[in-house]
Amino acid sequence: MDKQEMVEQAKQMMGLFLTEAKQYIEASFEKKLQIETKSNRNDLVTEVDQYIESLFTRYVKQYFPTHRIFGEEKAEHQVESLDGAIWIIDPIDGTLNFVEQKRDFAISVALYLDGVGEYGIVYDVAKDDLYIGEKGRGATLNGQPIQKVSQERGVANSLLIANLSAVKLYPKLEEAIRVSRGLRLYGAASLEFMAVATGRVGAYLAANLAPWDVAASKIIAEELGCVVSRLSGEEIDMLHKGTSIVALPKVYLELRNSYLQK
Ligand code: 2AM
Ligand code: CA
Repeated sequence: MDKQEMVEQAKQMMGLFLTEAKQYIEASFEKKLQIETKSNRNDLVTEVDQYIESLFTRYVKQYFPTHRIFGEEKAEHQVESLDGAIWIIDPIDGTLNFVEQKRDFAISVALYLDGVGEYGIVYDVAKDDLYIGEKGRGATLNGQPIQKVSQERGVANSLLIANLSAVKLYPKLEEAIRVSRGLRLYGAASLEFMAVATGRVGAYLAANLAPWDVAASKIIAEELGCVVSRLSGEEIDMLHKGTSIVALPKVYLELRNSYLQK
């Protein structure tokens, strides 16, 4: 199967998966959720996160039996290299929002081939907004092409999103926030990436994100002309947790040159 055929099949599979996932999530709003904590009291997982990942795993096994799956919950495979075809999934990004507010959470899924992000979706379930990026072919929101981001807009004309841990790591960010148009924080990394990718916000800076938090969003954001890296400027690899920034090109340069120095 060539790459384009694979992506076309992936789209077909994704349509069926997302329809089923949305129905399950909406039905779960009517029930009392079983909530467990993971690394700390605010790191949550529900049976919904686990169900959505296992549902996705079933789809991949049917459509692409040789592909590996790297996910946040009950990961099917221990991934130590990015060779071959790998699906990276966060079944619910923004679990705390899901539990507390029933909004501002997303399903995030990406297909990487030999380490290159080829196809990524971020689905804002409550808003029914589906963002899709395909390497070299741009990105869409609900089927409509998304415009590339501004080359001219800088920090002074932008809203910023930054978590407190990022500001602690790079204290000069406080000054960047002061000179910007203001600070926003939504609590779901993929939706924060989409706020930058669609040009609503100038940059999102975070201290500790996992590969599944950024895998799909990075493909979409880069297709729209955003710059994505670690806060240090290094490339993000999809095997390890770490810091991350996504920004409009000029905002990225200003932040890197003036505010992301220790
Ligand atoms: P999650 O909801 O899938 O855990 C805001 O808290 C963002 O950071 C969310 O996208 C959340 O993803 C992610 N996040 C929270 N705790 C994390 C952790 N310990 N490691 C990686 N990402 C985390
Ligand atoms: Ca998650």
